[in-house]
Amino acid sequence: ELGITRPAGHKVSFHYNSHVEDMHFGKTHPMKPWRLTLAKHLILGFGLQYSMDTYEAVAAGKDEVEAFHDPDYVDFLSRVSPNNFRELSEIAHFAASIPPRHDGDNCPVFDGMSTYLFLYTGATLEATSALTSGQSDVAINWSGGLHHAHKGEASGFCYINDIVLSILDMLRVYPRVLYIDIDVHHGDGVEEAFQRQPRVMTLSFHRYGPYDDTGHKFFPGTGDLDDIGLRGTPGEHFALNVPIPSGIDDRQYKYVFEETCSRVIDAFKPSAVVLQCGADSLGGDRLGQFNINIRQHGECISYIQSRRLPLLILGGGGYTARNVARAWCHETALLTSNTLPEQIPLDLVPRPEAFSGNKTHGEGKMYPSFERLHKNECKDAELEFMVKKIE
Ligand code: V1P
Ligand code: CA
Ligand code: ZN
Repeated sequence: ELGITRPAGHKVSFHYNSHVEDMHFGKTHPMKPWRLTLAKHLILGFGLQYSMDTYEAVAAGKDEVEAFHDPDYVDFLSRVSPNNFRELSEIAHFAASIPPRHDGDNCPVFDGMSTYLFLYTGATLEATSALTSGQSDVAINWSGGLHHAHKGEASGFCYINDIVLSILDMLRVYPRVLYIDIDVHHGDGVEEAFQRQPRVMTLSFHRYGPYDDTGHKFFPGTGDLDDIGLRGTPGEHFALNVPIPSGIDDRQYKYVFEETCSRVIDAFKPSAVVLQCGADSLGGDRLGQFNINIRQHGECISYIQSRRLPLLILGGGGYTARNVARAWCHETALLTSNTLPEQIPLDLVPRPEAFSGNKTHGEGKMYPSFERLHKNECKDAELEFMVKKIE
């Protein structure tokens, strides 16, 4: 007996299509759709499906995607494959933003790509209508949350911006929508789409600042504290960014997150919240540089849920697959008010690089902590200064 419950008056729905798992961005590419297979098996293994309405999502339509994206770009995405890519690019100049122009390694054209893109988008749109129709109080799509995609251009592993499409749908029903982004990267695509819009407030927490000796910025290099929405438009002050140095730990993250979110929710009074739960903000992530644990990542979600607003939960980044799966399973349990009968290991596994080259942690030993894994440690004083400025 697993003791999985379904609390009355609090409806959670889960929107997903397993076909997204079959996709492969390429051998060396950090985005691994099979992390969703791991997450799904953990979620089903614990019986969490009995606490939610589960829906097999259908692909989004081209017309739905055109609510934000350029029709030419949507047409390109719907038809492109490794076989016809060169041919299509010649007819369509906009396709130049997919390889070979600049973000080629980040946004490759791979087999089954169209299917993948329209499925994760379809799941987000279904989750959105479960909320707007009043059927669900919380709707989850771990395969969504692709926050970097622009109107006519792919960026940072994101081709269709399912978040922007969802918020546009929500605006038909809700007066104000708050977007919160705990992925380690800046939610630039969503912020840009609504930079003139006072009915949408975007709030991103992310790694920001010098990246390495060659002067490269941490991707995408935007989202400083003075980035507050487009000045001189009604959207000014309806974007907020919390740039964070590497190495931030649980206690520090809890402080900045709760201080900022409580102020923003009290002032903006959103009618609904979209929460992008990118798991690359966890310690030991292959691309991330934060040191937060699964427990704190989950507490961010519980904190927002405790405000009792219609809530859309999306995935995003997350590049150490076992940690991603554990985090999103743990969070599915939190959202459905379940305590997992056997504690899932909330300790992080080290990132692959640290694992292979690691001399200090012998085989079979648990990786104790990720403190001081990164050079520039996050200072309490910097965070306090930031929260004061946000006030
Ligand atoms: O750093 C870059 C660059 C340098 N360029 C010219 C682009 N890209 C990053 C992209 C990170 C995208 C994160 C997406 C998300 O926010 C949402 C799903 O999590 C990047 C990195 C890196 N270390 O930051 N790309 C890659 N690594 C990469 C490595 C191998 C193959 C392909 C891409
Ligand atoms: Ca973020
Ligand atoms: Zn990310």
